[in-house]
Amino acid sequence: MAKRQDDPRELDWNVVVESAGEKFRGTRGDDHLVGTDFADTFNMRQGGNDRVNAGQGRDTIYVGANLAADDRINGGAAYDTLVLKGDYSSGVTLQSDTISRIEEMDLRGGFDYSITLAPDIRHDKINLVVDATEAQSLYIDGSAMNFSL
Ligand SMILES: [Ca+2]
Ligand SMILES: [Ca+2]
Repeated sequence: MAKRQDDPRELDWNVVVESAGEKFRGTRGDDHLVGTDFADTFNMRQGGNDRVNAGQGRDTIYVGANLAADDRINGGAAYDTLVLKGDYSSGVTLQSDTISRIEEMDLRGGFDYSITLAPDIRHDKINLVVDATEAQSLYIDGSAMNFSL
């Protein structure tokens, strides 16, 4: 039994489990989920007006076709990714707090995405990386924003 502790595979396995964080899953109602210090995944595809505080770690938040202006998705520290997958042709408006501390937004699947940036959105959103390589179309309306560079 003592030999198992010297087995490097055993140690690696422990490290992976510790850094992987947890898997959270929302409901069709309004959820408020708080992540761990590690890399969590949040499945928020079910809808509702959800609040997510992902905490530290490289978190991934899946919102499917249900990201709405009233959601409050806070990625917390580190590089966090928000994944959209669904028909957004009727448009979603990102208000100042809809997403915060999110570094990358992936637009998955062959869907149409229409995203409006509200006038009060904070300037740190300008650094958002948007991966739309899978999307059928992407339209971003930032005309309401007030830039002061
Ligand atoms: Ca929900
Ligand atoms: Ca986390």
